[in-house]
Amino acid sequence: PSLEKDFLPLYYGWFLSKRSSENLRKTGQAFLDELASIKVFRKEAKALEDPKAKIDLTGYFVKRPPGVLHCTTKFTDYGKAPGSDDYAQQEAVKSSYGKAFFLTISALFITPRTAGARVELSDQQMLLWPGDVDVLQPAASLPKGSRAHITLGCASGVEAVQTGIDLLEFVKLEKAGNKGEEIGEIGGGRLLSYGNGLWMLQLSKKIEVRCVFSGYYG
Ligand code: ACK
Repeated sequence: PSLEKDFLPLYYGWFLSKRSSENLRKTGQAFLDELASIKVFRKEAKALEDPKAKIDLTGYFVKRPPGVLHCTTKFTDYGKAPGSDDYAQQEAVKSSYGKAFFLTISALFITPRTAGARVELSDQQMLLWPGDVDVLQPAASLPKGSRAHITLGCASGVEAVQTGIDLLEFVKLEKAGNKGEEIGEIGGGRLLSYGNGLWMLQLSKKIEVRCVFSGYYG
């Protein structure tokens, strides 16, 4: 038996291939550019921000993930986060480590804080999803996998952890029967407005991205 204790990563997740990552960044970029040109969006954004400001969403979501994009499963914080050891010891986690996957992206979204892609997990991928992360404080438990996302960008001063919380906010609204106001068809899908600066593009054609399940040590 080894005397060394396992050293856990900062987080576990699916890491996109370089090519899928570049393509998804481009798709996200095109969405931001198109959104910035839409009348209803401009009207609302200006109401929330400076009325004279030119809308530059790329400049707004300045904090972009370095390197390849990823979908976090469990944030283990080098073993300090609650539930880290349990997660790391799961059979599915151990046997999937280093394995290839295709993740499905069903929507893109933005809020005043973050921009992200919504990930739809398969049953097999759901085995790698922790049981304790689909919770929106205070005390709203949402269906397993609700939080699955890929952060594309954050506004200045906003941490990446916010993207998953923002996605849970959309899911909570959906669960409460709010299907969003349909603004219309734009490039790639149906644009929905949920109010308070929450916008979602439901992709007419879902995007498949190639990934490897692994840990990030920083
Ligand atoms: O964009 P993300 O999913 O949000 O990926 C990054 C990654 O870990 C490295 O920071 C996510 N993250 C950070 N803190 C937490 C947390 N407390 N709970 C869940 N995910 C987190 C962040």
